[in-house]
Amino acid sequence: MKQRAALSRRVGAIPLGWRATLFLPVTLCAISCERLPTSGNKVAPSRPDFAVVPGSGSWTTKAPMPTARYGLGVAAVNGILYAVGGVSGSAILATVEAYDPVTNTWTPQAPMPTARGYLGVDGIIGTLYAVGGFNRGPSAANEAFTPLGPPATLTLTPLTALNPVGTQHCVTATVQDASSNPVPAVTVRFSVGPSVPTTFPTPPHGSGTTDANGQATFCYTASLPGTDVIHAFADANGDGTEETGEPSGDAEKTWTLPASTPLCAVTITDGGWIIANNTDRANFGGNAKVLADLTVQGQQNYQDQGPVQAMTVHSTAITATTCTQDRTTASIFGKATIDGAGSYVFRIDVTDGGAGGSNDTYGIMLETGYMSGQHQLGGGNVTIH
Ligand SMILES: [Ca+2]
Ligand SMILES: [Ca+2]
Repeated sequence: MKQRAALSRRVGAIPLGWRATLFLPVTLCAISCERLPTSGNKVAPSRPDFAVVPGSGSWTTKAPMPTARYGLGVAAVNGILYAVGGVSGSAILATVEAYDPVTNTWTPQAPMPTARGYLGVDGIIGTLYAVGGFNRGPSAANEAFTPLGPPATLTLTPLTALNPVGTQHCVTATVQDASSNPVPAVTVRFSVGPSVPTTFPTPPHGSGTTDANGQATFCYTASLPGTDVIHAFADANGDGTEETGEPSGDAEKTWTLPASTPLCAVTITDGGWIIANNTDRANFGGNAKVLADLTVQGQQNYQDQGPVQAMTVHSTAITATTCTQDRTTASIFGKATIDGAGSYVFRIDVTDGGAGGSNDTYGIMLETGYMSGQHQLGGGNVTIH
């Protein structure tokens, strides 16, 4: 009798707040709620810890289960605790919720095919089984649930691609767990490069969240011909950095020259100049002409006067020239020496804003990463025919 009285006092002292937290109050309730003494017991104020027997451990309050219920089954699979079925008021539930003790978070899972309370739940080698229970009578249902594992593989498609500069390229990452199930709601982080030579990828990086098919897509454009390596990883823990165990993949993207515009002709007077992004004054001049057979003739010169980044660029070949139909914008692609040496891919963009040069703009980029920026002419004139 003394023992029973002591137990009653202990059970009666369980804070009411436990009802909405984890397993202990629910389990007690499922088994013996009706038999608990209901009179003469004062509910103690909530407190974070509840010692069952002094000196034998302690209880800690964790994130409460999203769906309050009794008569549920609970079992652990792969380090995750699953709360399955149960009863809430007059409703018999098929609800399944997963608790990750590492992150102290709950996530909803696919509901059981058969709603049940007072069921048996256990796990065998990565699979959760829900057996029997009650739903307007005894249930013989035996249903298995395969939990989704963490991201194990990431596949990029297409693995290689060839596109002309100026078009958009997209890669799709597919994230799966070790059992080849698609993993949704994972952030995939994409990055281009570092590309040597640079193609000026825009944007150079990005991210996407995988959908129900475990897929996320990233698209970008490039300004110069060249080959990029696109790297992607599944940021499983969402911390923004790639860690061991987070699956990743690489794809290759080759940007080719655009098709030249037949009979397009660009003249840039030799007295042209701009103030470049680096604040240096830069002089330039040249011409480019596309013949009927799409071969391109011409030459281009550019001189950054310093002091930030003085250099002289002389074209050795013009490889492509495109013009808009209204002949207001043109792009000239080619190869050039820098300070008399090497062979570097370049691109010059010009706009022709009228008969004079006051509304014209000029910009050059080199595979070295140099970019003058697109600037209004301080002198000279651009003419596009
Ligand atoms: Ca990470
Ligand atoms: Ca002009």
